[in-house]
Amino acid sequence: MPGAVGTVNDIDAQSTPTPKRPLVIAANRLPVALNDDGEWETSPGGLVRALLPIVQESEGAWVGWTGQADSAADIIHTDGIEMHPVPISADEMERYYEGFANDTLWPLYHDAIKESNFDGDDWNAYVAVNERFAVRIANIAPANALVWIHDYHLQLVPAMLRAQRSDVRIGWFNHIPFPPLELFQRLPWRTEIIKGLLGADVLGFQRERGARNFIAAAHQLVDATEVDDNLVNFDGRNVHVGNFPISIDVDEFELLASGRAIRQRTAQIRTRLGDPEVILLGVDRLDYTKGIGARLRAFGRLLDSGRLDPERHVMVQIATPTRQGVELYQEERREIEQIVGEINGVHARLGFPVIHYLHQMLPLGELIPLYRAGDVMLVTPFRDGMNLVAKEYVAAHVDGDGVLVLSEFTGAADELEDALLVNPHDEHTFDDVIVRAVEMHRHERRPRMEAMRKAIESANVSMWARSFMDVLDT
Ligand code: GDG
Repeated sequence: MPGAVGTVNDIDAQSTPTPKRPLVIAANRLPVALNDDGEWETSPGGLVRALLPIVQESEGAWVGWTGQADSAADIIHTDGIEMHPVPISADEMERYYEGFANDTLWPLYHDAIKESNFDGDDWNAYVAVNERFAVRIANIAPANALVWIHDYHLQLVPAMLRAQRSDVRIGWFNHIPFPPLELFQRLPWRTEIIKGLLGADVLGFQRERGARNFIAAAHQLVDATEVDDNLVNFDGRNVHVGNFPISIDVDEFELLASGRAIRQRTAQIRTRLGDPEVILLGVDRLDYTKGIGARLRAFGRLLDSGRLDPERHVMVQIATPTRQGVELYQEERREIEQIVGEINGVHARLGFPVIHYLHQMLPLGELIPLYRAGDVMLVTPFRDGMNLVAKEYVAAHVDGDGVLVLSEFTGAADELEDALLVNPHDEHTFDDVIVRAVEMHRHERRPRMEAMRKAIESANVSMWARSFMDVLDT
């Protein structure tokens, strides 16, 4: 999109002052968790760390669900800010969250690689929860606040909020892809979603393509007109539609990865794995969009054909538990665990599995040395809004070494051009790319890694947040 509004690369984060208007963040989940003493604590994570200081300095607030069904939690005070819980019942958790958000929108927005479930009762729960969020924001947002709504769970909130509060500026950012019209129009409630989103002042997408897909859908379905690059007119108002590729806290990852304890743990991990020549690594939520099964199958084929050797090449796959109440996720887990069992059954030796598979959420202090130990990182989703794991791997490689194999269907592929790009649907080239990564000489590896490190250092998560805020705060 030429002249895209507010892309991360064209702003200087340091020179952008904190907005004078209070910032209210709304997201499905509040960034808090109960600690062992039964007190709420802020959960870490790059996005939260980037947004918290802006909310604090501007005396804003955060609105979201605690993650617990039927919780009657009152206002939570952590890190000097007010968190406002939106209550969600057990039935709504099933219908709004597991149902409409994760069994209807999630597969549809990821290229419809799984069949969406279109259920009227789930839709009604989605409408009810979105309305509850809008009312809560309308009740607590200070006058003239900036309200930044996150993600596909809350697409109706912009218009619902605008109907109640004309003084606030409303932004929405989509962390996942926005699908092409041909897929989006399958959604029985497509018009309602587009109208809901067009209640915002700024709509942000990870990729230019997502922004273009939205503009095409808005034009086709509700006759919104594109008045300028990134500017759409609907119902007498202009809405900015732009791409804002998200990033990570690069400095934090580099700092953590450089520590002595992490270096020692990295060496220990190598030894534990039997000192193989090459460690191949996958780190994903256990989600069918991430292409974990296809990646494991590729590894298995290469062992079967002898192009990889179980005594020299070992794979580690971390598959973090996620959305375990949704049937498609249970099926995916069964399939992945079957593949791991089959491959280890044929190629492992006693005491030496060829795939080390963990269905666990690791602490960051264990994840970072794993990234560092990974000689070849396999990030091969069928579709992904951005994929932060790819950027974290690059940031963690302070040694300047390592090879990233990256699906061309990720947002990260737009920026990490020096990765080995792959189409995970194409078995033949998938296998060749993995072999190429495993055999790549350091004279090729190091310049590629250096270029990727430069690419991520020029756009960290704070710059991303500021770039969106700059457009919102006008
Ligand atoms: C959505 C979009 C977009 C994973 N396992 C462990 C662990 N993780 C952390 C990673 C990374 C995060 O989870 C995963 O982020 P991704 O970006 O890869 O994927 P989604 O969860 O699908 O995120 C995606 C993102 O939103 C942001 O906009 O990039 O496209 O789908 O940070 O490190 N962290 C720890 N242990 C684990 O075992 N500590």
